[in-house]
Amino acid sequence: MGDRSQSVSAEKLSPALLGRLPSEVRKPAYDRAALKPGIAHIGVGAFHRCHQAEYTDDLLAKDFDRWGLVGINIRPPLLAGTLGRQSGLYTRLIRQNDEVEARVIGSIVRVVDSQDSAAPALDVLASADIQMVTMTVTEKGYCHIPSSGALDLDHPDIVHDLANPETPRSVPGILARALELRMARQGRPVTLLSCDNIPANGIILSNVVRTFAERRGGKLADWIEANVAFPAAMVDRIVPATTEADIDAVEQRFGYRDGAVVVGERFRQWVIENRFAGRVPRWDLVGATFVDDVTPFEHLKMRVLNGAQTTLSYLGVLGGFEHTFETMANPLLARFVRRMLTEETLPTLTPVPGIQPAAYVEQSLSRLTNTAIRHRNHQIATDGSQKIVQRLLNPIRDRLAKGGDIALLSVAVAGWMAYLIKASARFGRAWQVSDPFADKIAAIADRIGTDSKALVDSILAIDAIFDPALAANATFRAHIIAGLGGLLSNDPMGFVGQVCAGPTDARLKQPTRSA
Ligand code: NAI
Ligand code: CS2
Repeated sequence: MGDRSQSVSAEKLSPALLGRLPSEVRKPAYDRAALKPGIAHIGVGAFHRCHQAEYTDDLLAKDFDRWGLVGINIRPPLLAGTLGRQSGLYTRLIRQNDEVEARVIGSIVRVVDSQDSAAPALDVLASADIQMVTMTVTEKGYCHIPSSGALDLDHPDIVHDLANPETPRSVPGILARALELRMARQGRPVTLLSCDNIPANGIILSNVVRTFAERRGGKLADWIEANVAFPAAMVDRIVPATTEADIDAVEQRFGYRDGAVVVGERFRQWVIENRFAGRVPRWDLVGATFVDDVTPFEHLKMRVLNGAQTTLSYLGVLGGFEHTFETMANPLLARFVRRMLTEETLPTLTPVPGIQPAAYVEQSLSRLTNTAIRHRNHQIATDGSQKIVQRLLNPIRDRLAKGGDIALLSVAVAGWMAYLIKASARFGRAWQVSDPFADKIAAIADRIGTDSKALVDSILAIDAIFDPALAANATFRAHIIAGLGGLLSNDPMGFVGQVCAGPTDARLKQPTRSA
């Protein structure tokens, strides 16, 4: 391939280039030309490409079968201009501090953009070829109510789709319509597998689709009962958003241009509930685990790893840190998150077969020190209203039920509030945020100002996030008010230091206020 750094414009990744790639770049180990579609995936983002698509690529190499992936995006970005141009091929980089491992993944055989109309997506999802539908559409993609898991009937996309069921635009609406078409056209059973970080994701997906189907009336709800499975899944690998620097790095190091590069850490895990309809890709032959109950694994991962990431993201931004690894390099914040996990989160976990919780905490914290994974705190802080229930509020509820201390977990919840409040006009628009409840909380901040008790009263009244029983709990309220006061003060890190150092009651003392 000649002197790579000198190439004018490097050749683009394509099937024709596969045979001429540098030897250190792993290639698909099966006859890709013979690969037929069998799985549809909705939400072809960075994570899907670095996780489910990689497991499927492994499976095709081990036990070739018609499990080609058809990737569908019903929201931006468009896929045609990146993956589409490369016939679905892309480079997955594993980065572990100084190590880099490159591999071209071939399991995606076709990509479909279905953002202006649901028709292209419905064609794929209703086709008899497709026997498994997986999705990573982000926590907000299910149009559910975080505090209850029920379908949000006031969600604008759901209101639209219930009124226009044949031209849906939401995930629940599109899935219900696709199942209706399957029922009418070919009746083959299908499994819908959520791979998103929402609690009991199989149940929430089943809730939102079934509720939609029931409102549609007719035989659809019964057909779904008999022919569709919604297994739960715990998914894990840290995959930050791809940057231009990542794309340039592949060109400089390997000599070709790839517009769809993804970067992830070495660690990966996939635990799937043994509940399927129709044929199943045997991902368990290549490292995934099929179990009867995913719950203990889900709690472990979402409360420990995700709980730590979320806590570090808000305290990190307030402390001026950009990436997780930089935040973890700060002794105070590293100590805070370790104490939070070991003292408050761990006692809420149920035993997980084959995993020592304390060892899992250490492993998770060490994963977050990986300097090669440039995971921005603002990325993790995104859509916090859709994440704090499973990562922070559920462990807090379990602690309160047992009379346990919640001071550290509460600071993390207050961190989410402070992050959105500081983005408001009254607090000087400190940073850009993206959260379905950002406007609501900014309006509260603009109306109330610095009174942390009044701020907390208004925010805890949002019952789509805070179930009323928790919101009314005096201990919880007191900790959140103290936490928010401290984090909105002139010295948020000073406050964190005080909380991290002192015994419980000292933690309620207020430092001086700024705004
Ligand atoms: P991404 O931003 O690269 O991709 C997001 C995907 O979701 C895109 O395909 C986008 O079109 C689609 N999408 C966004 N909003 C949607 C909506 N309202 N309805 C339908 N589709 C929608 O993000 P990434 O990294 O792929 O993460 C996606 C999800 O995967 C996360 O929210 C999380 O639930 C899960 N996940 C991510 C991990 C990571 O480290 N990135 C690890 C474990 C799970
Ligand atoms: C992150 C997750 O952005 C976020 O919410 O906490 O995407 C996290 O990286 C994964 O769940 C790790 O498996």
